Order: sequence, then structure tokens, then C-alpha cells
Amino acid sequence: MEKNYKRTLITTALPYANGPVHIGHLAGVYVPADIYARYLRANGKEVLLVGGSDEHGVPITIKARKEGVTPQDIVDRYHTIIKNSMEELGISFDVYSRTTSAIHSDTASEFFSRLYANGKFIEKTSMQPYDEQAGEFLADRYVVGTCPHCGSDRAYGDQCEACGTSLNATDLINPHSALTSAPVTLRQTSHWYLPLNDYQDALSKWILEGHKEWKTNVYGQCKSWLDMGLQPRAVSRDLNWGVPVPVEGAEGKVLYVWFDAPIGYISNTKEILPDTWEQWWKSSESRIINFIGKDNIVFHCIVFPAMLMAYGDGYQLPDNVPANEFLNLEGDKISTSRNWAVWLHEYLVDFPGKQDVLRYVLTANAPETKDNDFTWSDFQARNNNELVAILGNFVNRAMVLTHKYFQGTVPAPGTLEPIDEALFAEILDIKQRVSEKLDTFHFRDALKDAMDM
Ligand code: B3M
Ligand code: ZN
Repeated sequence: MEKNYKRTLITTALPYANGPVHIGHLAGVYVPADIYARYLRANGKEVLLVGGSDEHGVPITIKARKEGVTPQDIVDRYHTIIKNSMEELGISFDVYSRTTSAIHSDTASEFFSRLYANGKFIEKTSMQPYDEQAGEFLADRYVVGTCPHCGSDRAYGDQCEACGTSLNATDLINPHSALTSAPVTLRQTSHWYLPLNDYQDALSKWILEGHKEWKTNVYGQCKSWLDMGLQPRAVSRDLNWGVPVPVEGAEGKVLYVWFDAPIGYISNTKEILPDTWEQWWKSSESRIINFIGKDNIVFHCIVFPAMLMAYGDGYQLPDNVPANEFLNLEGDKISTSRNWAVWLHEYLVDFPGKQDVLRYVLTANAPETKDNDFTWSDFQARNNNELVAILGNFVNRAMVLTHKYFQGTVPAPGTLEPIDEALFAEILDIKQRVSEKLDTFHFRDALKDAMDM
């Protein structure tokens, strides 16, 4: 780290409140972000760890429709489960809020209004997916079809979860409605677009020249997006759940969830620090680090930075975006819809008091540079062979010997013999190596070094 920052704002991707969080979320985002926050705090740095639930968008309305309840019911239920379980796991958030809060609607609405007033959007009429049977436009995940990149037949209108590619509904092969399974028709509607192409040069310079130190998976994805050439992206949707588009005549339209969600980082900072939040966002003495999963890279490295550039007013761009790859479970992709996951709230019931075991295993096996697999046999082996046999034994021996020879009190150090000096030097050396790895977001290697000690 060349520059010495006064404070670090650490953000964590806002999980959709359409289900509880699972070990994939934890390994990808929350455990590493928490390690980093604790590491900086332990070194006396000023840190803010920001999180919250993403409560808008089609993932929420689809879930509500499936269960025959309102979107509000869904987000209330899962926000509570997520917030409580993360707290019980020990993720040390300074704030964990939600995008249905009033402060968030106001912030997101104002953000859009300013860009609108300053002529930063293009308004375009286009043909969009429509379900004749349901009489509704089909935003994002309401359209399902075959991914033109990897051939997965479960790609959504906004993204293919199998290969991580970001899509437009019209890119899909054989698109049909997630509501009624009817084939998708097209109908005319108008939306606001952010012309990302206007920011192509600034983004290229900022990332490709200015941030060569970013993780290779992140840098590589950004480069391929930039090499393809950026296109205007719609920032509104025909949907009845979300932040209303604050423009006259835009009834029935809301902000695209990926427009309002990253603004949630700002509104959550405002919520906890109403008077000083700007120090964290607009001062060159502060830096912003976004912890995310690999499927969120384009939104954090391209779209949100372009929004911040368009807004101006001193907003800083992120200094780093350490994105992780995916964690699989017993050789199979974790899936909420197929209920193939280890859910945090259930783990906490099944393994009371064993929060650190989960945090340890998810870090030792973190998907930092490639997808990784979580297995229960590995969980058991790491618990028994590493935590109990190595760490537990080390602590136990130190305790027993302290009791046996020093009445249970750590004695004052005597004169250091050469052998002690050598040991100290070795410890400092390990500490240095661990710090270097933590500073560059290699938590798994840092843990390995610490355990080898
Ligand atoms: N909720 C997508 C996800 O959960 C989205 C992240 C928002 S971060 C601002 O992967
Ligand atoms: Zn795909």
C-alpha cells in the first residue's frame, strides 16, 4: 500500500432478501470483509464496515409471487434472518440496514434526479419482453432462456448464473416467461439509459492503467468488458416494486435494482453517520474497498463507478474490489432454488458455539483465485486435525505449563537470551508475511502462514 489512508470504508455486497445467506455468501464476501475490518481495527485504523439487505428487484417479487405473499412480507422475513444470523456469526458490521428504508429511497431518488437534471441519461423507446397472458412487462429474471455464451438453459434476462455473464433479456435463446412459461413477446416501452460508452475512456484509464494491482480475476473481467466496448444500460424498469423513478409521467416505473442497490452503500453510511458520512465517501484521505462475489464485478467496477463519475461532487471511486470466485458444496453448485446449500441460520442451530470453526474452514478453503469445494469431510478433518490438534493443543500446552510452573500467571520477561531473540525475530518475520498477505486480500495464504507458525 503506497498511500497512507486515514480511514477505510469497507462495503459488503448487499444480499438479496429473498432467502437466508449460505456458506457461499460467507466465504465469498462476509468472512473476508470481516477479517479485513478486524485486521485494520487491530492496527488502530479507522474503519467502517457497511452492509445491508438488497430488498428490491425481481428476485424479491418472484419469491413473493411463488409464496402468494407481498414483497414486503418476503423482505421483512429474510432481512431479519440474515441480520440476526450474521450478527451471531460475529460479522462485525458497523451498520446492517436495508434498501427499503426511507433514507435509502431518498438518497437513490436524489441520485437519479441529479443525473436526470444534468442530462446524464438518454431516454429511449424500445421493444421489451412482455407476457401477454399475465399482461405485464417481464423485467430481468422474469425472462428465462438459454444463455448464448455457455448454453445453460436456466439463464435469466439479466444474467446467466452458470457462467456469470451479464445479459439483456433479448440476448437469450428461446426466451419464456417465468410467470406463466408463455413465450415472450415484445412490446414498446420507454426507459432511461446511462450511456456507459461515455465513460469508456475514463474507466479504461482508471482500471487498466491505474489498478494493475487488482486481483487478476477482477482485472481480467474488467478488461474484457472494456475491450468489448461499453454500451448504454437501462437504469429503469416496468415493475411495481422498487424506488419510483422520480420523473413526471414515469408512473409504474422504478429504478433498476442494480441502480439503487450500490447507492445502498451510501445510504447505509448516512444512516449510521448522518453528519460525517461524506468524509468516508468524498475525501481523498479515505479509501473504499468493495467485497463482492465474481458475478457482481461489472456492476462494481464499471456501472457504479460510471454512476459516481456522472454524479461528480467529489465522490471517490473504490480503491480495490476484491471479488472472490464461487464456493461449491460437495461437488455441486450451491443453489437457493434447488435448496442445495448450508444455510447460516441452520448451521448456528446445529453447531452451537462453533462459529469460529465455520469461519476457519471457509477461510482455509476460500475461493480466492478459483472456485472451491466445501465438503463435510473436509470440515471435520480441518476441525480435528488443524483446530483441535494444532491450535487447541498449542493453547492447551501453554495454559498447562503456565499453571504448572508459574502459578497460572504469565511471568514478566527476563533477560533475552540469543535463543529468545531468534524466536522473536522469527515471529516478527511471520507477522510481516501475514500482514503483506492481508494487505493484498490473500486471506487464505495469510491464515496458512499463521498456522505454520
Ligand atoms: N444483491 C446481487 C447478489 O446478491 C446483489 C448485490 C448487490 S451489491 C450492491 O449477488
Ligand atoms: Zn452462461
